[in-house]
Amino acid sequence: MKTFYVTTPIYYVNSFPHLGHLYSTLVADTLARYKRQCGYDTFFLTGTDEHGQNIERIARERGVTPQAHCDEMAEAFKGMIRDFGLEPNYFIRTSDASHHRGAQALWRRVREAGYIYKGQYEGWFCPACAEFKEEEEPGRPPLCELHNRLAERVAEESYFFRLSAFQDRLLAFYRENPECVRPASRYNEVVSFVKSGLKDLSISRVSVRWGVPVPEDPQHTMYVWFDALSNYITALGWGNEGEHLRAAGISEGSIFERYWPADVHIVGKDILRFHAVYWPAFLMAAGLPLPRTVYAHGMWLSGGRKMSKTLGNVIDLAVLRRFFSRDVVRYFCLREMVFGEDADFTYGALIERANADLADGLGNLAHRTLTMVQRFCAGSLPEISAKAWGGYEEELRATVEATIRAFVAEFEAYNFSRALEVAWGLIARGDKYLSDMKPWDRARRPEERARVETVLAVVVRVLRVLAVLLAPVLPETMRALWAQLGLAGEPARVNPLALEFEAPMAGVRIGEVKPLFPRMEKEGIMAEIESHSRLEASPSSWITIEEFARVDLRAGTVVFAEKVAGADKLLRLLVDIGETEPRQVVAGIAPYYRPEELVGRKVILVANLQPRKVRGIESRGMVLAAVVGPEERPVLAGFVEDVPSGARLR
Ligand code: ME8
Repeated sequence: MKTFYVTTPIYYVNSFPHLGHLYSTLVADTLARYKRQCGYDTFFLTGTDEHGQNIERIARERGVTPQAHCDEMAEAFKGMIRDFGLEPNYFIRTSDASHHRGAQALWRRVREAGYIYKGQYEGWFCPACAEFKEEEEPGRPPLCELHNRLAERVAEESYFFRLSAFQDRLLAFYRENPECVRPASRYNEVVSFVKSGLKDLSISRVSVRWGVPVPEDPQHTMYVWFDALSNYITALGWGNEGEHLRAAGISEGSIFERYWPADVHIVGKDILRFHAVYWPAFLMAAGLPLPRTVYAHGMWLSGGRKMSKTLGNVIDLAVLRRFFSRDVVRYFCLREMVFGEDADFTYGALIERANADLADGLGNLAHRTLTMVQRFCAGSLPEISAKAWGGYEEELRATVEATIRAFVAEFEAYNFSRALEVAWGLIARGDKYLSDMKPWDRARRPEERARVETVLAVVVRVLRVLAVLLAPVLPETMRALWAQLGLAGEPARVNPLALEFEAPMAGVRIGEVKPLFPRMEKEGIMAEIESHSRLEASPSSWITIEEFARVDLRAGTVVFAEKVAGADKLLRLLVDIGETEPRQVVAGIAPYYRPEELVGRKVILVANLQPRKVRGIESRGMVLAAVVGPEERPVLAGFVEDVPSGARLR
């Protein structure tokens, strides 16, 4: 039996799951369902990436052990999988003992092959990304754009991976395997990155404890990406006894030979380099086969910007689950985003698609057809009659068969949104056929009986084909449609590669006919989402009292204010917060406040914000303001009663 192995990235336990995380898993789940349907022995892996300095720090800040923090977060990701009905074969956690053993086995293999050596690393490191950053100006800490923080200087003994030795081998591999990185634009990006030269990679840290100890030198902890990437093989039992697989009821200890190399690693484009350069190099060094494809998808944007907790624009999964069905979310994600490109997420677009494509499109075609089967054929699927079969029917049958071929081809090429467009082309044809043939009119004339039955029988076959093709995308509703059609078994068990227009259906009694997708009232739901998001901050946005207490808020008095030369929006303020010197702060409030009206005014200052330079002026804090109206006018926060400068806010 042919096998198929698909993975998602394993999720960092530094944030609760959001739509971006759901998306990688949802795509992998859809692919896995499709391949299972096509008869492949399929393995779909997901899990959590739990190690590193960043996690150590978050746990410390929360006042819990790293393990306790990871246990809680792993549950949150498992919760996402349950809530959205995703069906991975295994969920790996990098804190599992079996994973540790596997990652260490990989390290030993690479070391024994001569590709790991000890040296001294000095560089700029962003703990939030767990990544070393390039120095831009000599001696100055580079700013991590992603986390808006300065990188930290790190100098320590470190093991290095001889990445530089793999440049030619990687380039040869890319040349011989043009599908190893997809889409093609990403392939080109990876090739030119490798062509520009590869430096050896620091792959251990002595200052980090929470991670996989380096074998034979446990003072060192593995660099989190060496550890994390190896999950794709340790999950299959490579380098360990596979006891985790037995415990999960996957009876064989190791299934590595069965599934490796992976058919596809689904990843976001932000982590492509790790998967398309470092990972193949580690595998080459260990003498292991390389994954067939790394597919990099785009980012979900919200309000035109990448979702991030800092911007407060993440799409909350609790809100999605509360207001939308799983299948609607799946459909939208796969239809709206051209796989590989970025897309903007809005609830409005989700509701519009759900109404237009699902309720009015597929749902309506199924409902009106089956209602007519009930009314005109006494609830039994009718037969095609040779005498009513004409050119139109012949054409429709050809369309169905072409749709099956095109849909499968697009799916195989990971063009999910195109595949869905193709399927919706067939829905439109089915609709038009009904409108042209008007079986509801003909049903009044007994001599037209054969024609009415044939028309309905043709559309019922269209629905059957759609149920099979769409089963990986809409598993629950297509199962429901199958039952309404009165068919035995499940659409997920019909192989789309062997699917035909013809099917013995006549005489089958249909099931209870119900709308598959309720229409949604856009304005009402949008308003509900809005008030829900405002009133019920979800657990993913909660912070603990300890986390809040880390923000040092002080009452302050503005003692000086002036415009910043050459910057329309900025004021330079000196704010007295009871320290020996007033604090210098740069605030973007110039269009709304004149400097002279600010002097003497009480403000609230975030006193322990990391200092940063704005237009060359060091800003040591931030004054708080409400953001009002569509133009986001700042209104400074202050006090009604008098408070001394320096008073703490709690
Ligand atoms: O990167 N839109 O984990 P992670 C689409 N632990 N995808 C998004 C997204 C968005 N707005 N935000 C995040 C890691 N993602 C590592 C992986 S694998 C050995 C280790 C995607 O939790 C992101 O691109 O930060 C990535 O594919 C996945 O979510 C996990 O991100």
